[in-house]
Amino acid sequence: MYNNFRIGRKMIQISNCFLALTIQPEEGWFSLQPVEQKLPGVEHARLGIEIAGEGRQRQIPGKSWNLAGWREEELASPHGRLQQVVLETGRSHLGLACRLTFALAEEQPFCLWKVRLSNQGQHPQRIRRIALLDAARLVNLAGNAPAFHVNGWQSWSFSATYAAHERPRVTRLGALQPRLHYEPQYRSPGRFGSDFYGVLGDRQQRCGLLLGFLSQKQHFGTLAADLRRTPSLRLWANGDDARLDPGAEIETDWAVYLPLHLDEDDPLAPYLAAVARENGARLPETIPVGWCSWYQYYQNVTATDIHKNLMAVERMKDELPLQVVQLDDGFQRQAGDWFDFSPGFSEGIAGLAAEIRQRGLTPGLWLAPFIVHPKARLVREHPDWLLRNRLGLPVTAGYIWDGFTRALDLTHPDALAYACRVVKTAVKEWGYPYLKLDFLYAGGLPGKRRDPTLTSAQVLRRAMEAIRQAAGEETFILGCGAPLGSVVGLVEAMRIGADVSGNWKPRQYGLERPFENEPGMPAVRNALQNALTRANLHGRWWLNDPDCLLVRPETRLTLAEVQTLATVIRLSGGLVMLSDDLERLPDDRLRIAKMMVPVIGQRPRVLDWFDSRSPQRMRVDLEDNHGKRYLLAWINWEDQPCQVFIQLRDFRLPDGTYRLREVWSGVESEWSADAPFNRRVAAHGCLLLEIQPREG
Ligand code: 9PG
Repeated sequence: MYNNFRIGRKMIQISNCFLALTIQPEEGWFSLQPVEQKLPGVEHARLGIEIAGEGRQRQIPGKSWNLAGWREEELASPHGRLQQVVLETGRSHLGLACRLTFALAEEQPFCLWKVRLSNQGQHPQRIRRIALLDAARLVNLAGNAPAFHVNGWQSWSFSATYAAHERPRVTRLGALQPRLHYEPQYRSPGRFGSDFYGVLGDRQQRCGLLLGFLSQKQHFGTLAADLRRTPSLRLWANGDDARLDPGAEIETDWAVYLPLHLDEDDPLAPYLAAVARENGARLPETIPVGWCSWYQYYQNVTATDIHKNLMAVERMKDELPLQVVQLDDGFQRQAGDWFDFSPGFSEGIAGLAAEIRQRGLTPGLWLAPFIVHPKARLVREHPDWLLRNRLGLPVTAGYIWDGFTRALDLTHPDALAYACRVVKTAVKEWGYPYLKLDFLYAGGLPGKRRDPTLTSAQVLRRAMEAIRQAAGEETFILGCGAPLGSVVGLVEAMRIGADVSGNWKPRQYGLERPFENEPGMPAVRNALQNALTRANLHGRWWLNDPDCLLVRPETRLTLAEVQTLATVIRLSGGLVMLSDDLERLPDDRLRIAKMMVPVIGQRPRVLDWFDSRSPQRMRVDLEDNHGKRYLLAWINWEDQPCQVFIQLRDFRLPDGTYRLREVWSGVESEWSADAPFNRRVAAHGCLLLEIQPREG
């Protein structure tokens, strides 16, 4: 229930049983105070609007909100009944007026707010940033161990929790890399930028606060943290200098503040669930299990390879039941020229889909509808479809497939129609009900578009809505290389990390040294990082895809590394896709693949998600006719073997005696509080324990 709505002489205040919100329009600030005393609050937070060409001016709404009026409103929403305070400001000297909406939901422990700008002047204005929280004083966050959890912009972006002294992991490859962060890119220790949402907390005090957005339909959202002195946070919506014409309006997505206890089982749950509701997340009941061509054949794949593996899938169906057979990159002549097939697929790909379907399996196809290879025919035939910069030069979407790729300007109706036609043809004519749509970030890159009134986030969201419609409701869409917030509600599954590869660390041109710290390049280490740090998104925003399992002995992965990959993929609860030549797998490696099914499906707990850059501990609770069981994983990220002592409380397990089986060695023993478990774990290896409380 809400407490009474109060307005003092100058203050407006509302509260629910979790939070109190105080607004002081004359002085232009608001404060958020959790009812629970120990949780972090925010005091004297300011709003601001930055206009292109006006320097760093932030006068609107500025130090005083120049209130033209305010009202209280009640509204039904996906989050329950919202108690809103709506404030209108007068026009600024630029002719801009703001509407500020603050909201508390009856049963939710967070506060929402948003800003609407309307141009009531004579001239167009270009909006650079809308600050939703600035210059605030953080209260009850006075511990000695501040840390910040960073979420990356898109699937492949490194996501992690950093301590104050740590340096964010960023690429050194510049424009060679696909874009991994929207902005900004801090490189020095203690400063961090996070996309969509982030969490500031204290590792000793065990509490923190999440700030972010509920959706990314209007703007890409950024949260910046500075931990060099007293921790501070800034939250803003990126306006991308999109033009706001006289008479036009733009409103931010809901900003959100959630105070939290770090040691709760699922501390971000209220936020994650709210994002799912806000965007109408799509959660299919069955989790795809299948085979993907990429990490075995790469672009050299041929129809014969697919056929051979399809036969192997069929032959092994009893011991290894795979459902999806997914053709990846390589069937097309060039990314962008989707209707021209490569020599390995001279007959096209409709026949393959039919063949897969005839065997009772689901044909899957990779497409990258928003990115274009520089050598594609499309570049020559439709130069006006390409996204360009201010100088009129095509924007690069990264150095991929041996070329500086281009992006489509999806505000060009013909370019968008083409992307949609590709997707529709794949589903309706070629017969693929499962699509892996890749390099989607290319649709949301900064650039000068044909329609200059839209933000990059608006362009990408609208394009994805059009793609969803073209694919039809029944099609299973796996998003990849996609900004997270932009696709919630539009995809069934989502790649949440970098690519795997046959290497633990990134390696290129036979070299490891220059690339080993690259956070977004293909490598098992990079893929697993996000499989852990984004494990909590699974089953909420979509099904997580932790990327493929490679088990063949011909990679550079040690057996221990293969086991770690298999462990994290299995415990993540998400998609399980194999990417080896199934005809040539030796029995001992096939055995690892078989252990992946049936899939677990459930979302795991990552117990130390806030406590180190790369979390080590996962736990899955299972219950069946035989009672309660737990799967526990402990990962050694180090380049050397280590001796590990683990205790029940490291996994927050109830006291007692457990029967324990080490899945990778088959060794069985007993484990209890008095008998800590200790083992040697290989470099990059892991423990996978299956434990069961002993009765009596
Ligand atoms: C197909 C692949 C696979 C893979 C995707 C995506 O050059 N690059 O920076 C680069 C990054 C990612 C990438 C390929 C190249 O992988 O994640 O599963 O489908 O495309 O090309």
